[in-house]
Amino acid sequence: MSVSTFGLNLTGLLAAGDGTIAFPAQGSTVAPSVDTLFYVITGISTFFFLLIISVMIYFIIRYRRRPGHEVQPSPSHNTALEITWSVIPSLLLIYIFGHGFLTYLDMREAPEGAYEIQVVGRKWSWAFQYPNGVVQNELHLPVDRPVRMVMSSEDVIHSLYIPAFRIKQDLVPGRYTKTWFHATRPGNYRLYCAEYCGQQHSTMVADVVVHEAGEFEPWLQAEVDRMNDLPPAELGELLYQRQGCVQCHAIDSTTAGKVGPSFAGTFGTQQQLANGETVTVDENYIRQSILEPVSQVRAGYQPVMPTYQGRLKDREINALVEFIKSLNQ
Ligand code: HEC
Ligand SMILES: [Cu+2]
Repeated sequence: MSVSTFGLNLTGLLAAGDGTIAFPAQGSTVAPSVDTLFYVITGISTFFFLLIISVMIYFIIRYRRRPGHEVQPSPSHNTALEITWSVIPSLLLIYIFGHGFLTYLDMREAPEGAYEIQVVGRKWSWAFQYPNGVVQNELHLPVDRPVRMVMSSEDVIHSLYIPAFRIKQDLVPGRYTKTWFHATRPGNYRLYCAEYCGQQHSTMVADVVVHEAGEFEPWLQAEVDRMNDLPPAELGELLYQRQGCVQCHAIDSTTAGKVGPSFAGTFGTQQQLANGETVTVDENYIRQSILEPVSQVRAGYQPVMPTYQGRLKDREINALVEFIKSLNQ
């Protein structure tokens, strides 16, 4: 869409690559409206800035004190001028409010029948869950269909931000927040966490894939089939990636930069807990660590692991156990 403000085609003027200097390419139905408002406000601000500064400079020169020009009493007021400078800015403000408010209302409430995706944010990854149970770290979307996101956080406040869709919404622990959008162009986009959420906040990014018409459903079906067919250890590896364990646990001997212990070669070993007890890393210990992480904190580590109670099915916990076991070979 091209935006015309005061006769200037600003979108064209600022065009940089696929988007503009100010914005990435428009990927959703609300994007044109958001951009228009931004350009209109920037245009109005620039216009009045230039107007006021030029008049000021002109007056400084024109009315400077010099011989032969004595101080004059100023006329008390000028009704026509005062009405003009009150009415015009008021109309502009009403327009800005109206445009912003209507767009905001549009962005708040998803239309009936929107496709629903559950989003979980946690330090420091995203999990997108589809109605059929598939969980992914990438956000896959159908084109030309409204999508509602029901979002929650497992630890601190995160914020889901997709610049191309012009949406940003906080995820707050202990409650659900919602946002929605309607993707208009197939392609790849980026999703960021826009709320500083700790050490690896800057890695809390995800890819967004908007599928071509008719390609989303087959993709989703293929994903279910794939997850159902995997042998346990491989499913475990997939879950390790997708459930965010990868952010905190290494699977080789290095633990550099990770806040949790490495899984490599731990199965069957004895470990010291923060409360002084010693435990054997077996199936029960791993299961317990996943469901109630704070009940058995490893000595030397912070109790920062979120619980996966209610998030993982038994089959998935078993798969993770098998995966950790397989790292011993
Ligand atoms: C936010 C970081 C974080 C995430 C995400 C995370 N963990 Fe942890 N995990 C930790 C920390 C820190 C510890 C050590 C402290 C403790 O025992 O609670 C730990 C401990 C463990 C232990 C005990 C390991 C041992 O050697 O004692 C297991 C098993 C485990 N996590 C499994 C998982 C699995 C499986 C996932 C994904 C489903 C996961 N964790 C996700 C941070 C994390
Ligand atoms: Cu975050």
